[in-house]
Amino acid sequence: MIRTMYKSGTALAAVLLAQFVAPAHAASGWGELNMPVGVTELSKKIYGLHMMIFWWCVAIGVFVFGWMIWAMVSFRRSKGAVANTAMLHSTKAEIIWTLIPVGILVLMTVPAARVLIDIEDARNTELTIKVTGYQWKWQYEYLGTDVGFYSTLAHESNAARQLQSGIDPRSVPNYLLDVDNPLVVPAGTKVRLLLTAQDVIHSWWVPDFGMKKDAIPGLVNEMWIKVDADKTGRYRGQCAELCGRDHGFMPVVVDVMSKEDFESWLAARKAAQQQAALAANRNPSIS
Ligand SMILES: [Cu+2]
Repeated sequence: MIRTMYKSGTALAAVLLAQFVAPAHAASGWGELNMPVGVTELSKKIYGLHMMIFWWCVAIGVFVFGWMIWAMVSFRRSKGAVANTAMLHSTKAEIIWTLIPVGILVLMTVPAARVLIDIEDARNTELTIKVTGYQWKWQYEYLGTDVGFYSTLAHESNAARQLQSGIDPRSVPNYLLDVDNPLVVPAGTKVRLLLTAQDVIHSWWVPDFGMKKDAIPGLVNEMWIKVDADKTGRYRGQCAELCGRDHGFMPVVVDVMSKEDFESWLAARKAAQQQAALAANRNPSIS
């Protein structure tokens, strides 16, 4: 009986572990328990560090609990074990069990510091976008160009979320995760984001990019992303700082395009904004 339990327990643990380390693109099931590998240079480094420390912890856990369980089973009273009441203190043991964990922690800081230094290294970026958080929307400005726009919750989601709207949220695709104007960035390019806010603290977060950073009024925070050249597509995130009543209604949507597509998108956007400005000048009543 115990043997079967032990066997099925081991099998269960093996299944759980296998699921836990399954690739993040397995979009359902236990694979979701782990953090996503992501699509940027940094997200992969962060994931690698996370998995490395995870396996170190597994090894430490197996060693400590294995030793503990072995000692409990081997030296149980029914087997005639007698407590050693003479040993009240051992300086040697204390030195050993202090030095080993300290050594492990020091070893862990080396790879962790390397990743941290990479995260902070926003040199040689090719494009800078200023991101401003508002209650409750985002503003994106492509510095050095005239392109800038607000990104607010998509109309369909906004209509469905109203009290007694009569709209079933399940009928809205990407409910509360869609915006009217997504941020557009080129793939394979080191893009710097300058984050700030106009009212309260917000936090810009796209899990697939591996980065989350606070947008704080009166302060400019910096982060950088470099999406793999072959990972074009749409990525989603949310404001990750409780920022008031509609905190849950200011999602982040990023369209990652190839460099060529991005250039033509930027040119089209520029032309459209210039035209809008001209039209507004011609007819000042439109604003
Ligand atoms: Cu917010």
